[in-house]
Amino acid sequence: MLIIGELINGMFQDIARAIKDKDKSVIQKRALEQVDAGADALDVNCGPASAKPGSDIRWLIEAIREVTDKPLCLDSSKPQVIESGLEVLRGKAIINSTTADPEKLDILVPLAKKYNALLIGLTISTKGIPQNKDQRLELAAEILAFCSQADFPVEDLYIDPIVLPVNVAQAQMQGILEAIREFKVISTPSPKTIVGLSNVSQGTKSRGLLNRTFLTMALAYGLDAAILDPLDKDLMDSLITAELILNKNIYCDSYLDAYRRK
Ligand code: THG
Repeated sequence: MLIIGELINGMFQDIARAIKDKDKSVIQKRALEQVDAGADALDVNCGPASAKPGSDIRWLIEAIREVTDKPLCLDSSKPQVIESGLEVLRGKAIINSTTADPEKLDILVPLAKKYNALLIGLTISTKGIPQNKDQRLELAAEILAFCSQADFPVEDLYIDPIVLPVNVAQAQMQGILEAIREFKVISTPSPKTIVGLSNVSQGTKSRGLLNRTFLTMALAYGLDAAILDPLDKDLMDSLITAELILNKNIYCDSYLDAYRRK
């Protein structure tokens, strides 16, 4: 499972303030905490308040690069912001994200090829967020068709079904889980799958419990990657345990400690 730390996001007030004040230490501390907790990559999102996302993302990338070489997941709905980040990023990039909209695919798929980046494809289009599994599969097929025509390696594509808060879209949860499994069978080779985990619990009271239960279930449906809070120890324990049950790690009584030391 590819673990992408979600905490460098201008959605969080301390990060928004650090971006505004250009206070590198806050960003670097949050980067290292997430890596120490088991993040394989870090999401980088300037947040909704950034007036200059193209230069803010460069500042974030450069600050993070002083403390870790982990892959960075450039998170913006604006292709120009992602491109701005790619230009200064040393090391592996994950483009977060394209949609099924041809205007976005036309820009972001060639960029992913040029920079040898992994690409996240959201099952969303100009028509909006899908309401059921079939719409998710249809949009995934459109993204897959575009990528294979453009000779982008499908194994480097991560399809995201778009996780919605359980308190607003409870009836869709089962379809979202099934979509994770079915994205894999609509193409050979298969794409990979990813979710933004914390979406599931936004606005709810039992956030941690919802996050770790959804993650455990999604892993059973074959999930390959998640953007999540690696500082949530109970969540990471659930992740490690689910992977153990799925035979991805070898059992010993101290498997939690053993996995963390890796
Ligand atoms: N898919 C992809 N990328 C994504 C998402 C996705 N990037 C952004 C987001 N969704 C994943 N990251 C977060 C980060 C934080 C929260 C949710 C998802 C979160 N934030 C608190 C809240 O909204 O309640 C903010 C708390 C605060 O203000 O301090 O839950 O789905 N590809």
